[in-house]
Amino acid sequence: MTKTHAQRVFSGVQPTGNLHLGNYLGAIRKFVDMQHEMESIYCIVDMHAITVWQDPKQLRDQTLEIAAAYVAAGIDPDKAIIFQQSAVSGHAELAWVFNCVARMGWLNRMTQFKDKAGKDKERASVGLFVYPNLMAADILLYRATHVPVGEDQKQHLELARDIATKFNNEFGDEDFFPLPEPLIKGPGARIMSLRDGTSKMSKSDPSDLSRIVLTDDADTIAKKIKKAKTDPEPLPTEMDGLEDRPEAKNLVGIYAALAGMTDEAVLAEFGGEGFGKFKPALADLAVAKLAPLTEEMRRLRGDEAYLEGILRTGAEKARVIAEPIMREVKERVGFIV
Ligand code: AQP
Repeated sequence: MTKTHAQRVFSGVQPTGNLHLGNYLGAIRKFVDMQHEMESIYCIVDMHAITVWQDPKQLRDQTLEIAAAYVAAGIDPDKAIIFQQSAVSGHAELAWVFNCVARMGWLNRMTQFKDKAGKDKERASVGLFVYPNLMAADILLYRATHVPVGEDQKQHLELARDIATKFNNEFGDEDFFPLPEPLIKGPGARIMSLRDGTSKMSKSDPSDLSRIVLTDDADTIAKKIKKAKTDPEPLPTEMDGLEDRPEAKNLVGIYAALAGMTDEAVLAEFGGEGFGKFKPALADLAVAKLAPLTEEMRRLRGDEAYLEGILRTGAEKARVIAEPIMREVKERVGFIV
């Protein structure tokens, strides 16, 4: 018999610094919308962060920075659960079980590991390799059914579904875990670097000019947009005209995502104009949208006790959901509980 799982959202952001426009438009802004639609759990995934070296003091600061960003963006801590991954031990426990469910071949296909490990795979941490198993555990520990993420996480979500299916088949209940649905579509799902329209905007890009950071002031935002790589052609009037123009396409997409318009509507307004006119309009829009968020993040960052209180309460609520599910996992696997 097919069991229907209650609808529940889970997603997370790594506290690895430089929270950028891609994280905001591709993830955090969707979190804000989803909290009104179903029970929502938003995690600060500090255990993922340490798959690459993190300075311990900075990790702590950046964890509070993400908590501030969540609340400043509009996530209501009384409505959604906001907490830190390492505070709920079920994440590590379920990840271990999934390390034993997932196959090496599945993980060998993960493109993010290849990108992040670079040429010298032998020196990458084991944690970086099994990162997708921990991500599957994050989601399934709460039997989450919906996962709002940017497009770069699509492959990891598919793996989480494969792990859930294999666990369900092997441990006797085809509906024990739901198969979580990625929520990827929509404006902002893939924001590209301002210096290279073919690679995604990323926290770890060595160039500061490649990304707009949520703590950038108005002048810095304007400077980064002014220096954004473009081509000499004016903007086209139709979408076809953006093909093979990745930088122009990216800036149009950013404008559309910030303004709540379609790309087509942006071209209807700016088609035929050069970047000399479009870039200042984009900079004004980005400043207008981000300044209140930046200001509120700064205010909240000044109140660490408040942010720590939100994380503590969130972790308690998260444990209430996770513990019975983890207990059942252990029983099914054959651990004496
Ligand atoms: N460029 C992007 N466009 C749209 N969405 C994005 N996300 C990340 N970059 C973009 C989404 O943001 C959420 C949180 O990401 P993360 O902090 O967990 O790590 P990440 O995906 O590895 O992000 P970064 O910023 O690019 O970090 P590095 O440089 O370390 O790889 C996720 O939902 C992600 O999809």
